[in-house]
Amino acid sequence: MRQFTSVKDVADISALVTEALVLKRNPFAYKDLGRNKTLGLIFLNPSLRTRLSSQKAAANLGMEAIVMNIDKEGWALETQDGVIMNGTTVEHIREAAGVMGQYFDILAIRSFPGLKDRDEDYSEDILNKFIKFSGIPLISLESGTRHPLQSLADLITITENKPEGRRPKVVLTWAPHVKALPQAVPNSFAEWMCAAEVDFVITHPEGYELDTQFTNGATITYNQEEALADADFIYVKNWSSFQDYGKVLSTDQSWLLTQERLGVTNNAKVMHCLPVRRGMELSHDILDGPNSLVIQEAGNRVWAAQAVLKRMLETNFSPA
Ligand code: SN0
Repeated sequence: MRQFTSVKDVADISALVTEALVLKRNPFAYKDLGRNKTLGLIFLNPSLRTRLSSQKAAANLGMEAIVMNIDKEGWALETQDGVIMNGTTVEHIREAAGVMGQYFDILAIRSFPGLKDRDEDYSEDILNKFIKFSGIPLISLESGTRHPLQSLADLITITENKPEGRRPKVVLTWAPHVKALPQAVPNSFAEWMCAAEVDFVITHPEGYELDTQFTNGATITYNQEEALADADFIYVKNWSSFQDYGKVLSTDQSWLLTQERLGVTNNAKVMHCLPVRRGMELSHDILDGPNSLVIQEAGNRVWAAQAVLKRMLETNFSPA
C-alpha cells in the first residue's frame, strides 16, 4: 500500500478490518516494525481524534510521529502553480511537500475542502500535490472529498457490533447543523458501505444528494422514517449541499435523531464521527444512552490507523 486516500487503495477491506481487530487484541505485537521510521502528521485544519489516534498507532508500532499544525505554525502555503508570490502566501507546496519528503518516511495530511469551488475541492488538488511533491507514501487524514481512516474505523465498529448470521442494515442520515460542513465523511462512509457486506440506505432532505460516484449501489430516500425501519446501525452526519455547492439549504430540526425515533429500528446502534453538536445534530438522550457507539467508534480510530500504518511499513520498507 503506497497511498491510503480512498477505499480504492484497499484490495480487501474485510481483511484490513480483521487485521485491525487482531491489532486491537494485541497492540504491541509489531512494536519493532516502525523502528527508526518517522511519520509526519500535517494538519491544515483542527483535529482531536485523528491526531491522537494516529500518534498512538505510530507509537504502538515503534514509529516516531511528528505533528505540525501547518495552518497555525507554518508559513502561509501557496498551492497554485505559476503565480508570482507577491501577496500573503510565503511558501509553495512544491517546496513544502518536497522538504517533508526528506524528513519523513510516511506523510499524513489533513486538508479540508474550501466549500466554495466544487471542481477545485473535488479535484483533490492539494492532496495530489502532497503525494507528487513529497514522493513518499501518504495517508489522508481527511481531504476535500473523503475521510478514509474514519470510514475504516466505522467498518471495524460495525463488524464488532453486527448481528450474527445476516447482513446488517446500515442507514446514513443527514442531520441539521449550524455551519456548512464538508461532504467528506458521508462520501467516504458511503463508498465504504457500498463495498462492504451490508444493506445500505441513505436519507437526507431534497438538495442534499451526494456525488453519485460515492453512492452507487445505495438505496436513497427523502423519507427518514422509512429509511430507519428495521435499521441495525444509524450513522448520523451533517453535510452541506453538493449540488448547490457548500450551501446550507436546511436546518430542519425534524431531522434530529432522538431516542423516540429509534422505535421503528431494530434497536439500532447510533454512530457519529465526532465532534458532534449536542442537541443540534444528535440528541443528548441518544448520546448518553445505551444505543450510542460513538466512544467505541472513536476508540477504533487507533486500530484503523495502526492497520494502515502496518501495511504501509510492510509494503514500502524492507525489515529493519
Ligand atoms: C468535520 C467534517 O468534515 O464534518 C470533521 C469531522 C471529522 N467537522 C467539522 O468541521 C465540525 C465543525 C463544527 O463546527 O461543528
